[in-house]
Amino acid sequence: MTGYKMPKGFLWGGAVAAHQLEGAWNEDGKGVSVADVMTAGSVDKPREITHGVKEGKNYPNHSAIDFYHHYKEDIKLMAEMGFKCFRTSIAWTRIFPNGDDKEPNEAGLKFYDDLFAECHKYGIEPVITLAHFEMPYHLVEKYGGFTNRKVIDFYVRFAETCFKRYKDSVKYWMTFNEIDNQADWAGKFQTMTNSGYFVDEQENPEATMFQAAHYELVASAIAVIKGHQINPNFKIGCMINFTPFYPATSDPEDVLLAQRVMQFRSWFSDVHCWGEYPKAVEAYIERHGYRKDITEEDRQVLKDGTVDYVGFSYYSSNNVSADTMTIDDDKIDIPAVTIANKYLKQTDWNWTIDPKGLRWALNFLTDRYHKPLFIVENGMGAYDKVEADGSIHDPYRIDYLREHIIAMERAVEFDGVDLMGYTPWGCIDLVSAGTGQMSKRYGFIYVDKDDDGKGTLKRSRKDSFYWYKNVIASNGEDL
Ligand code: P53
Repeated sequence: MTGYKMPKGFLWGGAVAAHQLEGAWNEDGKGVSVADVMTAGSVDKPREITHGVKEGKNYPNHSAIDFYHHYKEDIKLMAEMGFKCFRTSIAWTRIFPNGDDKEPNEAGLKFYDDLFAECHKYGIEPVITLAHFEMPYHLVEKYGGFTNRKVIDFYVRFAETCFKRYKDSVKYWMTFNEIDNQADWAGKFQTMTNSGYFVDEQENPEATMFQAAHYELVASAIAVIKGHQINPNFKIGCMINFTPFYPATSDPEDVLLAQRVMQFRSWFSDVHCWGEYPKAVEAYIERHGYRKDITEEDRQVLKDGTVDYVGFSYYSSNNVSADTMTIDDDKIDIPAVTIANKYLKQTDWNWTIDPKGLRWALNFLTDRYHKPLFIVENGMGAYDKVEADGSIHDPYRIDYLREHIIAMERAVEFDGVDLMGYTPWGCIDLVSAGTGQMSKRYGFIYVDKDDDGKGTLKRSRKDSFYWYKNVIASNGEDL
């Protein structure tokens, strides 16, 4: 017992995203999404992003864990753990298969009616991300994704359709998942999943990113404005991948560089929360002549469409060193300055484990935004072993989550952080976004499927299932 409890009404639950678990990629009128053109990779082999679906390639999201046909069984298991909420996304291509369709696909809308009804049956509140790495691939091919201002309208049509349809069944929304990933503007995966373009086809990838992200922020703000008109009780948040970047030493060059990196990861949520660009980023964009298209109307929309809360994922922290690049180089290349932190251990996928960083994150975001926070992802990918009797012992997962929950409880108890809820990532095993593997597991619920797509899809409870059930039942006291 820690002696701490979370506030009454705290939203304990778990998080997933449509493309990583639903499968049924071409059923009931669903179109091809950017996740459907990504092959399986591994810890040292990046996923290939193909121009359309190609014969003979392994696309793990196509069938995933077939939640589309198993959702009743899966929601029942989440209810057994005592979930108060369940975070998932609405696959954009189930609703608008091509993205530019005039009318939505009724079968897709109906699926989410049924899913949300199933959640409410158990008193589970859906928490919904609108765009979680799931842009219709047609928008990539025909319009260049968010490099094109027109795509704002397609996104808004999708958002508005969902807000209207689910206005009485969903209260908590997020507009774009981990919009700040594209701060790594040279990343193939980051730019495709966030903005829907092939980075190696861009003349100046950094400039492209600033323009595309601007259009997304405008699209998000319009969605927030419209959402509040449709139902004033909606809580609409942003969603960022929050990673503290520490200075590698107390050398002021490292300290300045770490500050710079934090500015260039935080500006996405700054615009979401403040309705304006922060000074250092605005100055950088101006100096380099990036993001040429920003109108007075855009600036007003950003002001009017600020978010109600800050949703964020927290997995790890990073460390930056000015050995190879200082702020006077006037370049933003975050991967190039990131080095290992000798004080911290890493997972099998080289993600640094830093529970104290979560307390730092909660304080940083509270100081910066003065808004309620929601930890909508946290967890550690790990290999699991099924014992002869079918049990799965995962003390490493329990240890990771326990330490992070302690950090979270201290931030709430001692630092006054206003926290809405906690939804660990991949509460049921699913396809990894970064690698496309099934074997990188996060779940409390095990799913029998391997990296080659073989398995019975049978669900079973890991040790962590029973542990998390107790955590929720004790409102965070029994860890
Ligand atoms: P996987 C990179 C860094 C931090 C979070 O990631 C990230 C990524 C993208 O890989 O994504 C979020 O599956 C994302 C989820 C994703 C989860 O973290 O690569 O919102 O879709 O599955 C974990 O281990």
